[in-house]
Amino acid sequence: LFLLLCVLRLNSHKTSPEYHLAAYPSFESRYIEDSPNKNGVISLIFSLKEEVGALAKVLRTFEEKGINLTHIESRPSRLNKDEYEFFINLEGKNVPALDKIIKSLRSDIGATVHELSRTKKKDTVPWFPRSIQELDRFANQILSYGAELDADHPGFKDPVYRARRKEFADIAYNYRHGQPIPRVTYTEEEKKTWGTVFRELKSLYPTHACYEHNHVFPLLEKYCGYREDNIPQLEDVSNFLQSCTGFRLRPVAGLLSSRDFLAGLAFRVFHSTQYIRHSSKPMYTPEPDICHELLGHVPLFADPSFAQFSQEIGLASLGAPDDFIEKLATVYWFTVEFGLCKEGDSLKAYGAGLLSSFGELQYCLSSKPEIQPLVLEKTSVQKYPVTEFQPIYYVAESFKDAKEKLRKFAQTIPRPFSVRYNPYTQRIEVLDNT
Ligand code: HBI
Ligand code: NLE
Ligand code: FE
Repeated sequence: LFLLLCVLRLNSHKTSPEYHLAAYPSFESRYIEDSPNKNGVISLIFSLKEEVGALAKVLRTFEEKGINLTHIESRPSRLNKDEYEFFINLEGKNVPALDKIIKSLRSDIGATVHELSRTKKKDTVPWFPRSIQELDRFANQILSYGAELDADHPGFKDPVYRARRKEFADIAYNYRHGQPIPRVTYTEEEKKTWGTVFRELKSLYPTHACYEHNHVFPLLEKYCGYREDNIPQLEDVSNFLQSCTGFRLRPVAGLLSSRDFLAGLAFRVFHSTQYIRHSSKPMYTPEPDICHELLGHVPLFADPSFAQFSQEIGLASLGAPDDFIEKLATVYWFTVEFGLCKEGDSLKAYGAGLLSSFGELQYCLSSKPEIQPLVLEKTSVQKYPVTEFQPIYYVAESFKDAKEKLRKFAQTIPRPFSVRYNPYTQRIEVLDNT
């Protein structure tokens, strides 16, 4: 009995979390894949003259190439009375030796071969958001510090601080794209911490911050309530940024994975914390807080050239493999977070991690750290500490130069597609390159 069609297992549907690239609309999956059957099944039919050992010869060819046959059936050929047809399945996604085998079956054994299907080799592509609303999915994927605080955090033993952090976490968890960001009434203690940070930093900016930061800062004072005695509201700042560069803020409970965080930038969305650092350490905190976001990041997102640079890091990250995400996160670290730039003969800070820490802002322009030119092949693999001042900084010639370098670098990402952002629909358009 030859139940060929019944036993075809070409698309045997495995219950794996992978989906077809073109039909990936699952909201559960973290991955999309070009092929529904991950391991791939290749099916062939070949016919052989009826003679002793003919099949054995064929099987030996497969054996020699180390190919595993998972299914074999035979039937007399209807076309040629003295021939037998064999249907086989073999394992593999992309079997490089297959073309050779088929050739040798034809020429050496005189077989007629029909290749029924071959799964093209395509890589697994990590899921990424295609529309700005899909960023809502990141809300409950906080890595650390969300409502819980680690044991070495200065707020760990402070029950008031912990309870407060939970309130902020809840705002972020419940936030959905399009809603206004809830306004927060900050406590006197929180305002005092902000005041200290604001005052110290403001006195350093004229000499230590880059031109763009100093250009925007007065506008934030004028339009967004940046004052020593007032913590600005994310909603007001977000609206201001939208009018400058289209960047917007959305509240986040804590650290996102690099992949999720960078994906936001592709939509010109910046995930912003809303809580403030613990009052015991205003000078430096390793985690982002509202001082870091508002004083460090926001002024630069108001600059068109910087905004574009930031978005391009985000676009480069979409669907990129893990090792590349790590490199992009490192580039982000040494530019957006801890970048220095040239201004005439002097160096200035444009990295948000520097512009929000009055300890590190002074240190970074002292003679203590090592200074290197921004070379992405090198910068992208630099190791760095996350809980202390940086031992090394990289210097950009300009935002335009950094962006050009980034574009070149992004072209080395192994991706079977390219992406662009459509600001009218607020969707990522995927251009298939295969
Ligand atoms: N998550 N919420 C938040 N804020 C950040 O600044 C941040 C993040 N996740 C990762 C990250 N920054 C960077 O260190 C890079 O990995 C992109
Ligand atoms: N160290 C910075 C500060 O104290 O403001 C925050 C850096 C967040 C990456
Ligand atoms: Fe930051």
